[in-house]
This record gives sequence, structure tokens and C-alpha cells, in this order.
Amino acid sequence: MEETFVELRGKVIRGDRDGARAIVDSLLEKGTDAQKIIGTSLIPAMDTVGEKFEKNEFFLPELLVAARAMENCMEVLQPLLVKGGVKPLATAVIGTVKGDLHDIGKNIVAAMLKGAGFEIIDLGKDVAPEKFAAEIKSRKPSLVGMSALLTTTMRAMKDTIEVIGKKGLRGDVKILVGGAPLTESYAADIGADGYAPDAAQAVRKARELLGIAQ
Ligand code: B1M
Repeated sequence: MEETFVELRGKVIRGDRDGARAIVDSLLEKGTDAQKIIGTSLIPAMDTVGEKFEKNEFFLPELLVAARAMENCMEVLQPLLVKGGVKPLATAVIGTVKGDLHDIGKNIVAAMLKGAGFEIIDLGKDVAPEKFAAEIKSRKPSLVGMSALLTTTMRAMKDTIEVIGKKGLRGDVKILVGGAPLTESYAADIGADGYAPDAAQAVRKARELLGIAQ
């Protein structure tokens, strides 16, 4: 089994989308848990791709094909993170902030929150502060989730929180932030209510912020 996870990691790193998907399909047929596949193979593959990019061993095209291979796997895995038929615990608006096109992690967080019983309004990526504010006004969520993967776009979270405040909506929602470059202290500095380093902890934090029993 370990060999299969290593093989899957390699296929995602090389951007072999069909090969990667075939392994995921066969792992699922054997009853392997979707979260285990994501955590053991797909996320480590993306970390390796990021490291190679930093070392100039990979360039943007390699980053893109690896991301497409991961997305091709997530197409079948994501629905499995979501259990249907439960009455929503609360509504959450979620998006990747302005200027940032990374959405793989945000999609996992959204799927896990959905799986935990949240109704999710996913605004996608490159979401302007005004869009977050408009959605809070019209959809009245209890939680807003923001994701950023670039050090240059972390600042957009602060801008978004400020715009939400200026529109008089800050008291209506709890704000949860996450993404690889973020830290607990950065989240506190920009006035977010909570930070989570990964999807499982995002669910835990979301429930905690809204006072929903764990
Ligand atoms: Co880009 N990229 N990228 N990239 N990319 C990174 C982030 C980078 C770290 C790579 C590197 O240099 N090592 C680097 C950022 C450096 C920095 O800012 N410090 C980088 C760069 C530089 C860039 C470009 C600028 C490259 C260029 O054009 N020269 C460019 C920017 C485009 C833009 O956004 N404007 C760019 C583009 C891209 C692609 C489009 C090719 C592609 C994204 C495709 C997509 O998302 N649809 C891409 C990819 C794939 C990556 C890496 C390799 C992988 C990201 C990923 O999907 N990880 C990444 C390196 C890395 O992260 N190791 C890299 C897997 C994912 C499951 O993890 O997103 O961290 P992650 O999500 C986690 C947690 O962070 C957390 O939970 C998730 C699940 O556990 N989390 C939350 C995330 N959101 C949360 C929200 C929460 C709570 C938790 O609450 C609401």
C-alpha cells in the first residue's frame, strides 16, 4: 500500500493526470479513505512541487501540470469529504482573497466544512473585499473563511476585514483565515477571529468560533 502512495505522489509531481487518477480510482475501489489519500500522497506531492519550484528545478508550467493532476484527483475525492442529508449547522462564505489564484487548499477546507454540516457559499478565487462584504450582506452567513497562499496576498485579508468593518458588517460574522504563509499571530494582528493551519483544524476552529459542540 505504501508503494502505491509513493507512486501516486510521483505521478502528481510529474503532472501525469490520467496516471494519478487511475491510482486514486483503484485505491478508492479498495476502500481507502479519501482523506488518507489526500494527506498521504496529494498534499506531500504539492509540497515537493513547491520545493522544486523554489530551487528552480521546476518552473510555472510544471507547477500548472502538477496542480491539474491534483485537481483531476480531487474531482473524485472532494465529493467523498462531504456527507449529505444533514441539516446545515450554519452558513459559511469562503473564498481565496484578491490577487490569489490558489484554490486547491480552499476547496479542501470548503469540502471538509460541508462534510461537517456547514452550508457553504464558495466565492472562488481572486475574490475582492467588496464581494466578500456584499455576500455577507445578502446571504447573512455566520462564518467567513478566507484563504491566501502568497505572502503578497496575505495583505488582502486585512483589506477585506477592513471593508467588512466599514460596511458595518463585522459584528455579524466570525472570520476564519488560513493558508500556508499565515500564522496565528498574523491572523490576530489583522483582526481575524481565528486561524487554522489545515482543513481538519479549520472545521474544529469554525465550530469553536460559533459555539457549536465538537
Ligand atoms: Co503557486 N506558489 N504560484 N501556484 N503554488 C506557492 C504557494 C509557492 C509557496 C511555491 C514556492 O515558491 N515554494 C509560492 C509562494 C511564495 C510566497 O508567496 N511566499 C508560489 C508562487 C510564487 C506562485 C506564482 C507567483 C508563480 C509565478 O507566477 N511566478 C503564481 C501566483 C498566481 C496567483 O495566485 N496570482 C503561482 C501559481 C500557481 C498555480 C496557478 C500554477 C498553482 C495553483 C493552482 C490552484 O490552486 N488551482 C500553484 C501551486 C499548485 C502551488 C503549490 C506548488 C501548491 C499549492 C497547493 O495547492 N498546495 C505551492 C507550494 C506549496 O504550497 N507547497 C505554491 C496543496 C494544498 C492542499 O495546500 O493550499 O496550503 P494549501 O491548503 C492547506 C492549508 O494551507 C490550509 O488547509 C489546506 C488543506 O490542508 N488552508 C486553510 C488553506 N486555506 C485555508 C483557509 C482556512 C483554513 C485553512 O480557513 C478559511
